[in-house]
Amino acid sequence: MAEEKSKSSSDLSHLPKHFHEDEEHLSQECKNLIATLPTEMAVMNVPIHQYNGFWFSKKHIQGILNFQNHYQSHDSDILLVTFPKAGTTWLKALTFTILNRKTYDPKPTRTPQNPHPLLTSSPHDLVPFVEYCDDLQKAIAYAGSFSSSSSPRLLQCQVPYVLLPESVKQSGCNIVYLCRNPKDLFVSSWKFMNKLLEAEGQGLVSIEDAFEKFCEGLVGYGPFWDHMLGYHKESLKSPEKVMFLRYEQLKSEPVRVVKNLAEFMGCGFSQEEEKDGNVAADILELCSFESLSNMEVNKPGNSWRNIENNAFFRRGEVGDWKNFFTFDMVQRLNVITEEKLEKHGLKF
Ligand code: PAP
Repeated sequence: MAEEKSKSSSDLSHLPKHFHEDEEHLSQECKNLIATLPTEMAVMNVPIHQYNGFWFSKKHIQGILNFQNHYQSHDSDILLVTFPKAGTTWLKALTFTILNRKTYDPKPTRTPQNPHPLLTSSPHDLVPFVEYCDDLQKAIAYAGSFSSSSSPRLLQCQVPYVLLPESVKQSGCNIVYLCRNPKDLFVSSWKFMNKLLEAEGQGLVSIEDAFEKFCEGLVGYGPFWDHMLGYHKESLKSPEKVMFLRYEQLKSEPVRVVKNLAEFMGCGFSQEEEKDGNVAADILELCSFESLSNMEVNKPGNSWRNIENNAFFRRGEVGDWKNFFTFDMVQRLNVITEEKLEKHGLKF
């Protein structure tokens, strides 16, 4: 009986490729840990495991353990953290462009002899996603390769604050956290999941099923409210270490956010750049949804890992949820966000 149970929770042969978990690549430490964790079913009956209050696939847990065990943070490192679909791609493009603006002109037409890396690489290739690296050390070295002094290294993860490596918390490494209105976050993740399924010729997940799991917190890195709150609290406690941003803020006051980001990353705009006034505008233009999504490298046929680059660009708007939510869905998510977030000062 016990054998039958364990077979059914690990046998994912009914699932499409993106949900498959290759257990052969899990370390013994990871397998031992997973064996002690509560397990539930996410959409499509994919097993997820609760580690320190958050839900993860096996692959996520392995990635987090690798990060915890093998990453030694430098004081000058900058770690971008997001909840999935909060605007990671955009934040990576912006921070990379801000940080490297002396080497790569944010207006690429001015320096065709020195093409901007965003013209030839997805933002996901330029800023390593640490818990999804095949070779973490190589990825970290790559992150340092854009500056002659190998610093600062710009890295990204989706790890909840409690699970970050100790060295991130103890060192001077700064964190930029980006969150997004949960309704748009949900629509974006549901559409993304279905895009991957469609590409594989699989049946799609209904909005009702996906919404149920999202509200229960049974999604990778969920529940979203605890993920956001963890960083929100830290940003209030240590604003010099954790910068807390929202996707909506980036949309409504982009110039101010870009200047603050530069300042926070230790490369604030000089007086000349301020006087010029076009630097922030050039950065925003290069990293805009229209510009990035129209670049050849982000068109079909180019991919990051096994995901087509264009899957990271859908509409890029605030309030798209209104096109998908029923009255009941609005009510239900409002109650959750009031109860879990607004009570703690985080309003959307
Ligand atoms: P990830 O977690 O898989 O990395 P992420 O980049 O966080 O995805 O989120 C993708 C969302 O950001 C998409 O939102 P949508 O589904 O509501 O459209 C995507 O369109 C949006 N996005 C990507 N690039 C930009 C950009 N340059 N400006 C604004 N939004 C963007």
